[in-house]
Amino acid sequence: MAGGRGALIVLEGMDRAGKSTQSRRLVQALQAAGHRADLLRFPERSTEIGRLIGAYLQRERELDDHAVHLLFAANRWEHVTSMKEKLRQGITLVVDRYAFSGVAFTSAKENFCLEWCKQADAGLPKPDLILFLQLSPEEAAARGNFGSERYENSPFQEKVLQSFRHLMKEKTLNWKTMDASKSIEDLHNEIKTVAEKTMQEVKDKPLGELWK
Ligand code: ADP
Ligand code: 2DT
Ligand code: MG
Repeated sequence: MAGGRGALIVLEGMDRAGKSTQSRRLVQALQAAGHRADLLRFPERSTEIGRLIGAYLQRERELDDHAVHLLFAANRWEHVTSMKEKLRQGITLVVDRYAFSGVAFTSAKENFCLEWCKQADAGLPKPDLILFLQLSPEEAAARGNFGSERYENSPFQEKVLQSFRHLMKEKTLNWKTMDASKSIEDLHNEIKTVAEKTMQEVKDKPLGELWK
C-alpha cells in the first residue's frame, strides 16, 4: 500500500494508571495531526460476548474462571477481521487493554499457569508497541478509590502486577514502560512521540502474530 499499514499500539497497566485517559488523548492527537487512527478497548462490552463479560465484572452473573478467560479472548478474536482490515488500510489502532490483561488477570487466580492463559490469545495480531503505564499503588489510591467491579481490590491487583512483570520479560515484544505519575499532558506528549516513531517504523513491515 502506498502509505503503508497502520500500527497496533496497546496500553496496559494497573487500575487508575491512566490507560483510558491516555488512549483517548492519543487517538485525538493523532487524528488532529492528520493520521488515521481508531480507539479500541477490551473488554469491548457492546457485543453479545462483551455483555456477558460486563455482567460478570459487575457481579450480576457467575462464570467458571476458565470459561470467562476464554470469553475475554473470544471478545478479542471477534474483532480480529476488522482490526486487520483497518491496519491494512493504514489506520493506526490504539487499544485500551489487550491479551496481556487477559493473561495477567486470569493467571493471578489460583491454579492458572501463564502458558495455559496465553494459548487462547496465541495468533492474535501482535502489537507493534505495548506501553505499560507504571504507577505505584499509593499514587493510584490518590486518584480515587477502587470501583465496585470484580478484581478491584489491592491483594488481587498485587498478584496481577506480578503476572504483568513476568509478561514484560518477553523480549520478542516491544514493551515500553512509561512513568504514569507524570501529569496527563506530559505523559501524553511522551506517548505521542513514541507512537509516531513506531507508526513510521512499522508502516512497511508485516503485522506479526502474538505468541506464535
Ligand atoms: P485507567 O483506565 O488506567 O483505569 P483512567 O484513565 O480511567 O485510568 O484514570 C483514572 C483516574 O485518574 C481518572 O479520574 C483520571 O482523570 C485520573 N488520571 C488519569 N491520568 C492521570 C494523571 N496523569 N495524573 C492525575 N490523574 C490522572
Ligand atoms: P476496564 O474496562 O475498566 O478496563 O476493566 N480483564 C480485562 C480481564 O480479566 N481479562 C481481559 O482479557 C481483559 C481485557 C481487567 C476491565 C476489567 O477486566 C479485566 C479489568
Ligand atoms: Mg480504563
